Amino acid sequence: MKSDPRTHVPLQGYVERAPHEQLGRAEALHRHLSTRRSVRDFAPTPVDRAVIEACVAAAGTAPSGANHQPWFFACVGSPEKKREIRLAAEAEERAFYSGKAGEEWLDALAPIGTDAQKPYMETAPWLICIFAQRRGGAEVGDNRKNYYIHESVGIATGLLIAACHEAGLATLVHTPNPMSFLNRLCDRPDTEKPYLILAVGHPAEGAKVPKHALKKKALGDICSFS
Ligand code: IYR
Repeated sequence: MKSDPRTHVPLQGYVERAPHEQLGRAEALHRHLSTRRSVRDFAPTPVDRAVIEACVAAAGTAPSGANHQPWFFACVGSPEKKREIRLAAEAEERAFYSGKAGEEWLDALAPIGTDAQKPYMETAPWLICIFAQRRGGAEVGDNRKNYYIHESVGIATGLLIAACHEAGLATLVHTPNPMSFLNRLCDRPDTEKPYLILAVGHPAEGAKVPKHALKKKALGDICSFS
């Protein structure tokens, strides 16, 4: 690894934690994250644009291939645009639920209880439409090849979900397939591929969530140490 003073600066902002603090902090974050649930019943309660901006800014800190930051977050709050997105998404979902999905997939979804109706896409105050950029670069306006696009956008999306949760906002990942209608509705170029839609807002009073997703795999089943 080359460390050239013309291209490298000392690490800044890193906060070291004493060994006795590390476990407590990691456990506290786990406890906090484990209260996050995918919510499908949203309240119409508005959320300030500044909060969404701060969450997107947090997402934009994600590591990415060659630091090209191959993501774009089209934040839709206009009722008319949310309606257009809902109608286009529901058209795809109707095809999905009436056969395109196949039996095995529909079986897997049965405990969650989803169907083609997506009213939350209008009720939630924000739909963050996330796009993956095939070309770009570290500077705005660059037109270079991007690398590890899905990995990078996935990590950024994870940070976005965590930031929303930290701000007390519920989220739902929504992935109609295909989603190319989003390019048109969000005015994004064909070089960008819609990645997913994140509905963001407050849960409705009395919102219900599937029992199914309460159960997370045990630590011993998701990791090994050697
Ligand atoms: N996109 C559809 C189907 C769906 C697929 C999976 I995998 C889920 O975990 C949930 C739903 C829908 O939103 O209904």
